[in-house]
Amino acid sequence: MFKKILIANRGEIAVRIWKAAKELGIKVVACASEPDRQALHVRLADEVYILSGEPTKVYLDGPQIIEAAKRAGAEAIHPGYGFLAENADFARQCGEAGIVFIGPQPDVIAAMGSKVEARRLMSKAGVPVVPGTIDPVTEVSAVQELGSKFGYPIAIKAAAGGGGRGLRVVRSADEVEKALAGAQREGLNYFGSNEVYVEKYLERPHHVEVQIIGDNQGNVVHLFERDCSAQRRHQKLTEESPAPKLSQTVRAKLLDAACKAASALKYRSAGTIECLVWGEEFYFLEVNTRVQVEHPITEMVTGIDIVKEQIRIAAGLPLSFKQADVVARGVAIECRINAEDPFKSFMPQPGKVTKFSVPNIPWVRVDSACYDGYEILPFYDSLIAKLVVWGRDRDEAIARTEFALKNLVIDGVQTTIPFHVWLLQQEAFKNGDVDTTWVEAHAKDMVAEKDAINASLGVKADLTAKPDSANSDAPQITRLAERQFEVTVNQRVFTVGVSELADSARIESVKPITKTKSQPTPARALARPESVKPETNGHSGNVKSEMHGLVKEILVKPGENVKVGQRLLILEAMKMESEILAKREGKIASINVKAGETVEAKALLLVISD
Ligand code: MV4
Repeated sequence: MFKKILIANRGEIAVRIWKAAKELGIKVVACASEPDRQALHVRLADEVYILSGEPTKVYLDGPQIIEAAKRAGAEAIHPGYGFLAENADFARQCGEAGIVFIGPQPDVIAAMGSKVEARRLMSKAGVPVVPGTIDPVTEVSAVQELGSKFGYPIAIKAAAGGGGRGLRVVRSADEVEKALAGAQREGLNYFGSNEVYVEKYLERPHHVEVQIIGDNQGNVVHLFERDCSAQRRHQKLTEESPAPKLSQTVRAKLLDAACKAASALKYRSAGTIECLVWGEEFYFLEVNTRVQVEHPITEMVTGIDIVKEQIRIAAGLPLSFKQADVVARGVAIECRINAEDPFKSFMPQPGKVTKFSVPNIPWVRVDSACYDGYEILPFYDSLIAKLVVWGRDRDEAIARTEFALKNLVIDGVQTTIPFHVWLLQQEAFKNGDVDTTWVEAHAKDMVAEKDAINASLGVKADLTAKPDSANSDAPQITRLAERQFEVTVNQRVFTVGVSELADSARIESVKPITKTKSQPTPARALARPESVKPETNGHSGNVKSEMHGLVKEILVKPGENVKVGQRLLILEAMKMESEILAKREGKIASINVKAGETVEAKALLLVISD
């Protein structure tokens, strides 16, 4: 076994890998960006390297990370997920530097990075793939022929794509030209390749993925499946294992196909076979050659530590169990708790977490790198914590997850907790009917229920709170003398004792209420007809960025007239794209940024004038 490994990641997954390594008695080297100095993975590590460079780039700097591993004498690197995890060149460079990459073989990573190559290998291995092309397409007429052959809708996908980028849905022959060009352009922009292919488009599939693990001795096993259909804009929100409503016959075929796929690849380490399930049919979609965010639900139902197995396998050891030993027991649900406001189209919310307290409840696991006072940085994704809950059956798991959500305390930033509480209460979720399109179609129902959802969350019990007396800087609360009152409720008389809890700060902050005279509205403004009055909504026309981010695309030109609600530009912050919409109408007076530029919070992006 290794004596020392380096973790080339941050956040909750770096902490998760640290836990597995420590249990195996391995020393851990952390690396971090400058602003991550205060991060939990840094504080836990035996040794730390602060990487030089921009915070958004250092975790992608393979050579610098390999250099740190060499200096530290680390024998292996765990890449976690994201960043360098599916970078075949990095995996290869680790090998060349004499460092073990904890993951699959570089050629397997490279092959699965090409979606056409993956489709070719999978269909050869006897795994059902979505009907469509195996070879890339370039001509409009060729795509139209495929449209007639498979029937519309069809999907045009970037061969190097993934996660929804470079995906275009085409519903008729006349839409092909534009969609083909769009998919090619996105493929080139994001992945450096304009190669695209065509599939029949499935309208409302479930996203079901199979966890597989292989070792160097040629053993390949599955650890059952996860349903990850609850997603918004390709960001998964809630996952569960096993997949609800999957018939035993389809499940058996799916798991068998996943093992065939992994065997054909001589797969080593942990991986995921992603499929779309549509009624009784399932189709291979992609292979993810990394440990996934949602791996804990599989760990909860199988009892197998996936990260520990990854490390053992990388060290040359065989799998610590056989397929026949793997039993899936009960149901596990994961809620991704993101620093996002679910009532404001899941807008990322960087900032300070003033209080973070996890529910100490049986059958609940929280994977997180957060702590009281932790600053959520704008450079990285918005995942604060993963709440993972197990129950003997789905009803128990759902009820327990709701209870745990209500007792997870995260103060200082908005989170996706209310979303999860709402989702768990929906009939569609209870029935296992949430498909990949469901959340987007129903998010506005949630917004309408905002007050009721927040009320149902209630006042949280902080299960790890110290008594006030143990907290020296907490305000000192004095209990004033109790007074007795008689209260009559529906003719029944109660005697209640009321005592006022007062702290000096709170009493001083109470100010007398002074009524301000309301300004009379000028009759002139009201009388002005709608057609001539520009809809300024009282907005100055200065369009500012709400947060630190990257300008992805500018959708308007100087001098152009815009209407209220029109899309102005696309910003990417915390790995999420958000559209900036016009809050008023007018003419674009100036555009102060360029596509590809990084902007600070409150930066002036463009100006709309009358
Ligand atoms: C599809 C599909 C329907 N039919 N392909 C989106 C991301 C990429 N991994 C594949 N994706 C899809 N491919 C065909 N032929 C629907 C999706 C899809 C999706 C897939 C998994 C999870 C969430 C999704 C959300 C929207 C669309």
